[in-house]
Amino acid sequence: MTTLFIFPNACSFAAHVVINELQLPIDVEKVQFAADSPYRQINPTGRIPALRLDDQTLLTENTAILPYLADLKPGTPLFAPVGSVERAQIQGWLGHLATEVHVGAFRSINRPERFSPDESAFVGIRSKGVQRLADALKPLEARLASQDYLVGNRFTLADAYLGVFVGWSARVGTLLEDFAALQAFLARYRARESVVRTLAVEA
Ligand SMILES: N[C@@H](CCC(=O)N[C@@H](CS)C(=O)NCC(=O)O)C(=O)O
Repeated sequence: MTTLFIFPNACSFAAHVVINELQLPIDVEKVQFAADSPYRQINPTGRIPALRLDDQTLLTENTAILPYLADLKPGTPLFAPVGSVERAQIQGWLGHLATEVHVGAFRSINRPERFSPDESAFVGIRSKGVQRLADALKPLEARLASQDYLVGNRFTLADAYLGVFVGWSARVGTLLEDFAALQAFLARYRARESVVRTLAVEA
């Protein structure tokens, strides 16, 4: 049996949404992050998401796992044909979200201790993270000002992943007040059946 390893409301949420979108027969298992968690025997980095295939191969990284899941249902509107411009655009947004938004901004906001051992530096690291987040959200806001979804006017892998970070952004002070299109996107995302089901399981 294929298994997706997750932590509730973490970045693994996107893969869980895609599993529900595509109704894939994949087990979803919550893990603990602690250094002595048994999950470390499965994935020594302790990071989620990770997807363990039937033959025990372990896939990591959202940018690999989301396309892999979509390719289990060839022709799904969540992705696009090999060689198409839309496929490259979807992958472009996945890259932007994984690098500029997640690691480039949220890592400083959520894990300042990874950037300095000096606790007095944390406020500055977090505030730089918020600035970087605002910058990284701008191209997403610009795109969604004129269309409901990032690529091709339909819900794709890029939107499944975006929803995670817009949800987190809604908890960063009043940041989202400057991003009306992203606020509207979040309402659409949370109303989606696959997202409602995922939230219910992860809550
Ligand atoms: N680049 C990885 C990042 C994975 C990642 O950092 N996940 C976080 C949760 S959102 C995690 O596992 N945190 C636990 C830790 O850092 O110890 C991806 O996109 O899959």
